[in-house]
Amino acid sequence: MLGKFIAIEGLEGAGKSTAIDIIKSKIEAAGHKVICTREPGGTPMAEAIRACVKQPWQDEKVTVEAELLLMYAARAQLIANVIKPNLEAGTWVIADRHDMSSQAYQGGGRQIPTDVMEPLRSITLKGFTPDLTLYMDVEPSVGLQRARGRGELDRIEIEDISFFERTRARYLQLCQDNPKAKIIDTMQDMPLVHRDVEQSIKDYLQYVAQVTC
Ligand code: T5A
Repeated sequence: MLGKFIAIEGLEGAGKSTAIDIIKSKIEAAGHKVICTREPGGTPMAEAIRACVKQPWQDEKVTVEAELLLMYAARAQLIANVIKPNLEAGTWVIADRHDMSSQAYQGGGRQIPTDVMEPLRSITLKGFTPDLTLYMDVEPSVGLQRARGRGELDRIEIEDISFFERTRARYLQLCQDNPKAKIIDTMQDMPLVHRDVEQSIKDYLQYVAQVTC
């Protein structure tokens, strides 16, 4: 692919939105065209799935299987219609969440076994993975408090704290196993978080410049 695919991951209130703004401006300053995506979402059909996934369904229980399948259906639409065509055209793509979210929330939080998830990952991704993942790490209680300050919580955000603790633990484990993932400590003061995000993207831009010359 000509463009690069950068995924930003983390629990609610981890500060992904601000990190994305910083990363986008740095990549543009380096002369690359950039688009941003969000998951679930990013195409008309995937946005409809997002609304479906986030809303409370009153008396109808949303099964973990339905939630899992919807996440991958949305991702399949986004990869085929937006992410891959842009990367092939040389545009860089910054993703607000990608597959690591499903592995952490559905695999870790919802405790869906890896052997159930792997076939879905394989069908949807076909080996496609981010060139760089920045995981914005936050303690669940702190992140949820920040998210609450932003407004009403959605269907997933009202889960028990233990759900987010399992999700965070899986994120940290996935990052440990992935040499293309970096952890940013967002429990620090904002200026320090921003400094670490800037440094990570600066290092990555330098690496890309080196390997392409
Ligand atoms: N999901 C998603 C799955 O379960 N499986 C999947 O496969 C996928 C793709 C998506 C939901 O779907 C789930 C995960 C989610 O529950 P969403 O609305 O996109 O829903 O949820 P989030 O991505 O979590 O959105 P948030 O807005 O909550 O998170 P952000 O973007 O990380 O938070 P941000 O940047 O808006 O910050 C929130 C507030 O905190 C402050 C900010 O100023 C802001 O007010 N803040 C800080 N304050 C102090 N110190 C810091 N270091 C701060 N950083 C941020």
